[in-house]
Amino acid sequence: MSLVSGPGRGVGGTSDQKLYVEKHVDYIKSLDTRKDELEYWLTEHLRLNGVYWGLTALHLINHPEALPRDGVIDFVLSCQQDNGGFGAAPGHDAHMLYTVSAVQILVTLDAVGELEKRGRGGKEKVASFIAGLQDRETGTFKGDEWGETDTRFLYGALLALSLLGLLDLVDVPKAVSYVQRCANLDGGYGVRPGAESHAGQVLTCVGALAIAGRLDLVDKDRLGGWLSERQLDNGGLNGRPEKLEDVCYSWWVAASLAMIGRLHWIDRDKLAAFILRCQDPEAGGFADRPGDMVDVFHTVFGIAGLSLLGFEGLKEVDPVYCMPREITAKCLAR
Ligand code: 3PZ
Ligand code: ZN
Repeated sequence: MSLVSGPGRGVGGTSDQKLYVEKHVDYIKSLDTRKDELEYWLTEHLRLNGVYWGLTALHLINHPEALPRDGVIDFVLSCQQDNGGFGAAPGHDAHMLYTVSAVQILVTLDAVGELEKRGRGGKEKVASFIAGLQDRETGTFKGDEWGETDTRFLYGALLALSLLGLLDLVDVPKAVSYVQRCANLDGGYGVRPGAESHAGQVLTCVGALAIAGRLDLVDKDRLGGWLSERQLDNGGLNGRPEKLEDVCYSWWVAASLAMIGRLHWIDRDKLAAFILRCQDPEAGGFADRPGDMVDVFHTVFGIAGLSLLGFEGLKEVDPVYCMPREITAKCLAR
């Protein structure tokens, strides 16, 4: 199958700009069959996130069936704890980040109903775990009952609750005012009020505002200017001034630009070419930058970045949810 020829809806056309779809499918499938390798167990704390990253990548490259649906659902449910939240793997403590991944996986597989069918207290039980992590004074969220607050958790909470149709369990206006307090004069956002702007935090803050329906609060020209300055001569994007380019920042920056309608403020062809150079053409997968070791995290964000740029043959990605647009559109219309 060729994904690179002919007129597309966006970039991606020349022969040295190939996307190695079959290699990426094989790479992602192989991640689950390496149980005899040390690396597999060293990443146990990422297992549920890893399933979300791999599954989303497969859906975007039009190979949704490459992981067994029933097996994935069984694994996700085996990570659920009595408090309704999900841990990274069976027996691990529940945490916001894994719970968000669990919801994204179940929505992608159209399997949220399993929470009810299998006597897990339904989606309401999951949502109440998430809602219980909001600080009702400030509007922000913790990752678990002990942890620190972080705008990543605020974004994750709104993301998961909106997919479950239960956003009204939390104080959205309070969350919005907390996000606004993280805004900086350069147009970007930091991890908490007063902290320097960082592209990852920009995505979480702008994503949260998008879900809350409050993108009107963003200074789009100023933020668009700061984000477009993240592109380097090699086409890649960094997360803040003076840092190296990295494929995952392609996603944080480009998705943020897409949400504020300014994706055309960067050189899209150069970015697509940079992302493609981060592939491992033999083993499959993407690395943070050309020549480095691949991992599933940079693989999903590389593919999602290409999708955002309109690369031919990919499913369209939703910049707010990092999931296939057709799935989020259907879910949110319910
Ligand atoms: C990576 N995490 O803290 S992590 C992550 N990073 O769990 C997963 N770009 O050692 C993988 N850097 C690889 N597979 C890296 C997720 C980080 C991000 C580190 C990274 C990425 C450059 C240094 C934080 C959502 C969730 C979590 C994060 C960001 C967004 C690591 C180091 C950290 C982590 C995992 C492995 C390679 C994979
Ligand atoms: Zn990275």
